[in-house]
Amino acid sequence: MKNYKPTEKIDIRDILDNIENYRPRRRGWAWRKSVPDLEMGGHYFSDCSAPLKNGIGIPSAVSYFENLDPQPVESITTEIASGRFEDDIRRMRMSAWHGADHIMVIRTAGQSHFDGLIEGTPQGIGGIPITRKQVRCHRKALDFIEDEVGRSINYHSYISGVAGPEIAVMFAEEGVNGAHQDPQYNVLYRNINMIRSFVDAAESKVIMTWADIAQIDGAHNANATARDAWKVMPELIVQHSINALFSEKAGMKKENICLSTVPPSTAPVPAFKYDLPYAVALRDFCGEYKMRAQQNTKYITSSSREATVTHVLNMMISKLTHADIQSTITPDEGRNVPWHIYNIEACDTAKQTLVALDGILDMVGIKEDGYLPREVRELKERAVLYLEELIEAGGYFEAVEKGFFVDSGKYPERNGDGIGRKIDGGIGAGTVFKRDADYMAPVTAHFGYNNVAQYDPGAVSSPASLIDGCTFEKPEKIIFIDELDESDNVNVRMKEADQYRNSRLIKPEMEWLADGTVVLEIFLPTDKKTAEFAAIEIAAKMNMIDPEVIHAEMLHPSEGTRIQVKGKVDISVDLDTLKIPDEPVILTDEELWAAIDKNPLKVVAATIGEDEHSVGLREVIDIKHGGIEKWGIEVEYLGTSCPIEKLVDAAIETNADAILASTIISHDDIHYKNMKKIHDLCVEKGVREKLLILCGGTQVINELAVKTGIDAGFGRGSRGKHVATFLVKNRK
Ligand code: Z97
Repeated sequence: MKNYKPTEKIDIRDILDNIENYRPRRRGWAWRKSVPDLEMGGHYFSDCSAPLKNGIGIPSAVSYFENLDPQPVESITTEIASGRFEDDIRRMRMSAWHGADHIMVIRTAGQSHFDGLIEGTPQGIGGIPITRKQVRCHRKALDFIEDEVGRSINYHSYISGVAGPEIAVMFAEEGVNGAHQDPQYNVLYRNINMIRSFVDAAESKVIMTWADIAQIDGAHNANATARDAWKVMPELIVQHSINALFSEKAGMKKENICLSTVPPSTAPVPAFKYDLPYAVALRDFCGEYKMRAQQNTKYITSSSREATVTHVLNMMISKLTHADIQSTITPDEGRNVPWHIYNIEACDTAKQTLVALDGILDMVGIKEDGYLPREVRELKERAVLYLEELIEAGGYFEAVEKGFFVDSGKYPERNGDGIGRKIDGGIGAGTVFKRDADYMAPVTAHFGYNNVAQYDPGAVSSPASLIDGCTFEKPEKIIFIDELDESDNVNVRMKEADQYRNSRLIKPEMEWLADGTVVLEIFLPTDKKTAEFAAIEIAAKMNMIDPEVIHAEMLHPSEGTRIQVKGKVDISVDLDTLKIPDEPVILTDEELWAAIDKNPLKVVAATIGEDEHSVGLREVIDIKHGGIEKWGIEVEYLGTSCPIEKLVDAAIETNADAILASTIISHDDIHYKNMKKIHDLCVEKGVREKLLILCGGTQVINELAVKTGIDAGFGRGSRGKHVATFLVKNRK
């Protein structure tokens, strides 16, 4: 693959090219490299990791801190769910630049139910069909992206489902770095037979162990499913423990066992009273494993503001109790618009919050007396009792059959509404068979009985040696299947938007190249229901195609509603026809300070003629909003409606370097006429050579202003920095 410059877009065709021969260049999960006492930009960070080679800091970093971009020590997940793997690649690149190093690709709805591998590159719903070709393309792209940002990037998807072991093998072959694997997920949420699920899980976990794949469990789903999410806390601890210990027994190293933990509640309830004791209790029991913190998704709505606040508060819990991986599902989860911009926003939110909380535990601590430890102890007791009752009931399978799990009572209370599954029921029931005495599979990383010795006692520890290596040792034995569906594959989709691919044509996009999707933010002075319909009407009148309300928020029952509408526009722009004016060169703060410190500047300023509009001029002068005082320019302000004589005389008396005149009134071109008067008077008084004349106002156009004889005109949008730069560069 070509080495793209940051200014070049990745060409997806380049990734597809020769994909049948791609081999992953590494295996296993990569944690960030912690750098204690990191110094960056004159600041010291306690909990950060090695900086990126290429990256984009949060907006304030870009504006005020020269892109200072410290990287938290926690891995940051971005969840990608667009349905087209080819467009996800560009999103991965953007996310990596914003700090994501864990790319979690959501798979197409219900892939759990597929009883084998999918091939090719079909389009998905709510995610992508996970296939070998798609995984390869993503891993290949990530090889380049990790070089570009200078940090390892972990690629992740799901191993749960009926085809778990098959997917695990494919992931091991293709160098996938992380995966969800939890048989309890299959049983509870996908009604897959429990015996089948646990046997499959054992096989999958052994394969994941060989490939050093980090595992994330599925306990968070209980929180998202339960009626009252904060009541399942004891159960969550039990679910985590079952999968973690099972994984350890299958040989997985503790470092690769990650608990998918989620703060169970959210405001308006006093969330920290639940979430903090829960997080502490979980770490007390399971602290030897890794914690992957995900934000609460049970109580997420379509308000991205609210979701972002939940995310931030949840990260406070992460920081107080530690997390190894911080997921960033917010803020699109609640309204199902998995768009590029939200992945990036969420990564920025995580980075911003985690960095702001850097070193928090050096300043505040978890209390060891009072409410918190009392609650922690109670939660742990409830979890232990839960496990004891589970054992008394005859074990896990019987407990599930009796509806122990996802019951909305806070254990030991029970509501009798748990998810019950039959031991011999569900998808794949009756498909588990005891292996015959002479069973033999010449493969690496295989769970359970395998009578290799019957063929070669020397091959017991490496069964694949019987066939000169299986696909794990000999990737050339992998049979690569390209496309199976002529009408549903990447080539067909790419043709559709071909005119926009690496061309000079550009079209709005949220998830797929040239999808035309835009979002419109509207305030309507009416009630919510009326506003929703009115907004659709407005969007339609603006020629938006298929407008749909994605968020409606009552600001008052009658006075107003905030609405966000999504829709499509069939508008593209040919970049070659765009007239983009040259960016005015603006000196930096440091350059301005240095120049004015070395050579002080003085100006006289006033609004002229009959003009009382002083706000604009004050903004250009006053330090408060970045006026020229900021860099030490001395200003003699003469007030409003200043006669031109007085202004010029003041400049001469104070020995000023420049006159700053502001004029908004433009009737009969009075503003330009006044500019000419200033110029003429300066000539008459013999000071034009030594004085700069700068005039500003909303109606001022530089070219016309200069024609009057003055040095520069500053129109709408001009700020102190523009004026200061001009003064420094053109001083006489
Ligand atoms: C997360 N935000 O972080 P299918 N296996 C497990 C899962 O939790 C899931 C699947 C499989 C969420 C992502 C929820 N999790 C979405 C343990 C889904 C999904 O849709 O059943 O084929 O696989 O996990």
